[in-house]
Amino acid sequence: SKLKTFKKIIRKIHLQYFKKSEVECLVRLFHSLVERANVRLNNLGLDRNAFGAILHSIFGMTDDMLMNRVFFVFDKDHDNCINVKEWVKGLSVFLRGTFEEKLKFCFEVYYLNGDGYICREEIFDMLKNSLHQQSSEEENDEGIKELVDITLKKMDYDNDGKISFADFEKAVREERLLLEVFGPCLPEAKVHFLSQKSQPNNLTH
Ligand SMILES: [Ca+2]
Ligand SMILES: [Ca+2]
Repeated sequence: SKLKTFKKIIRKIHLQYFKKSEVECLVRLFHSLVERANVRLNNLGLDRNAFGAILHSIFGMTDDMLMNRVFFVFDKDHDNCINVKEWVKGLSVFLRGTFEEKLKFCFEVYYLNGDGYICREEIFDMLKNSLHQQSSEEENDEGIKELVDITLKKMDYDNDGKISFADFEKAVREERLLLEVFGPCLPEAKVHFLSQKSQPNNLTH
């Protein structure tokens, strides 16, 4: 059934991103990680802790809040477990995603309360979290509130006090750096675990 799953994955989605050998590599990696994680899910997938450990060790992510959010975005069927299909699909955005896919991914990581907007409180929490990771000094809340106002001024084009996907897209198209404005969630290019022999020649990002 592993073979069947694998074939389905190839057929359905990922031929446009990965060579067959690369998907095989990702699927093998998945199964070895699942085994190593020794999770209580009958080896069907990775739970939040196991996935977080992988984001940390393979992708160098250190921010727990963001790693949790990335987990929820990977977990498309919301069963609190990353299966092999979710794994390959999620990694395809990390490793080979188009600009539009990365845009969508980051927005999903950042909003996540389900209403489709990044609201003022979420901006505050994420900026506070991400500034706290970057400096040893404790930012005070007043300073962060000021940053929230500046962010909204720059990104909230329709002035409704929250950032919609349309706001986000417009802002990022004007300034690429805003893609990860609320914290790094796209490890992309730092990752070299795909086999060297199958070096892609169409690596655009
Ligand atoms: Ca799942
Ligand atoms: Ca808005």
